[in-house]
Amino acid sequence: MTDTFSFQINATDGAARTGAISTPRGEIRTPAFMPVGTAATVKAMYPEQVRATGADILLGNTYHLMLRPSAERIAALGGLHKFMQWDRPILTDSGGFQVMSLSSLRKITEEGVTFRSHVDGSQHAMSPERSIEIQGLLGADIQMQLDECVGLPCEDAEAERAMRLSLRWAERSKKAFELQPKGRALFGIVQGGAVPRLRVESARALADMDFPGYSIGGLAVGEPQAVMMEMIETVEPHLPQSKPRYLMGVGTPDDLLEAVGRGIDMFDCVMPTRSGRHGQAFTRFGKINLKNARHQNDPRPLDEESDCPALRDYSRAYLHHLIRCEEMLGSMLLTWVNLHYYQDLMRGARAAIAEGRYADYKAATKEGWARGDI
Ligand code: PRF
Repeated sequence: MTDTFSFQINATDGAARTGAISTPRGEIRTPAFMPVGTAATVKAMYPEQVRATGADILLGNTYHLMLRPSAERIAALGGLHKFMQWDRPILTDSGGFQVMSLSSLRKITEEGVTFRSHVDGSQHAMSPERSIEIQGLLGADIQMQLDECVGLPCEDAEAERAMRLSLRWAERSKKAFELQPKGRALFGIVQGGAVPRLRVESARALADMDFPGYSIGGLAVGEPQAVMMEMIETVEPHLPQSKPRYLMGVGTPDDLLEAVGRGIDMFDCVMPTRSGRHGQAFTRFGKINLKNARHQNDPRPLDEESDCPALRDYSRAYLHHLIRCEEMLGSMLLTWVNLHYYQDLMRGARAAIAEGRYADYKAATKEGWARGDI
């Protein structure tokens, strides 16, 4: 165990890298997928079960936790790790993105953002300094600067304004972060819409500020996958090779494979957890929607060869029944299936990069999805 934050690359294959982030709370093997634990829980999963799928780190949300139960209450109870019974690393998002997507009466100024809670309508303000203070009270190991993410498509001038504001907020976040204990890390966030010139400027300015890691924000917000990949390729050469890169809020298994091949080290997304609760399973045979009536008499498990009980032991007919009845066990089993799959995908990517066969791994994985299972 180490008392500092560091990143080591063990092997590369083209632009893809595999390695590990070391933190005082343990190691994060990269490429890494971080399950989303918005409200101090990965919905429908026990923490030890999330760990058993292979997760090294979880994501938590400043916005939700500041509203309920509040950062001060979690701090008084010993911090987020203790509160939710997860003693490994936690990354928190800064809140700006969630404010824009969930709250009402939002107003952005140079100072920060004011908004009304989606829970009870109460009025709140968040500055870059307050976001960092909250993430510190939670005890997050990896913290995010406050930023402004614009949806796509978007006018260039609007993307430029939000990108420049985010750069000024990066400076203020960095200053506020200096008050925190050693061993934690603050990441800067690249913005700039779908405009290559703005993306390059954002990446370079953040690299000059010398963060221990870099996030790429403002993607998976309405643009086609090709545009997202073009933006990653645009930004990648301008980020320090020796620091981790985190693609925020992405994505589908296909997005992950494509982004790993372009040099991304970390991901988070609600897709495996949220879509699991809605009956969608991600497997090596592709996506399977258990709500579909074609499963109602099917005695086969999702994958009889899997070592995951959720895939191996329960029939498709039973999963179909649970989801149709909105039974809690349906959400639990399909969340388990999906987190298991996302971690499997990353495990396979790490091994393939280490052995210099990432292109083959990517192609073989996609073939499996295309072939299906019937
Ligand atoms: N900024 C922050 N969090 C985010 C995003 C962003 O741009 C995204 C965009 N996909 C997801 N989560 N702070």
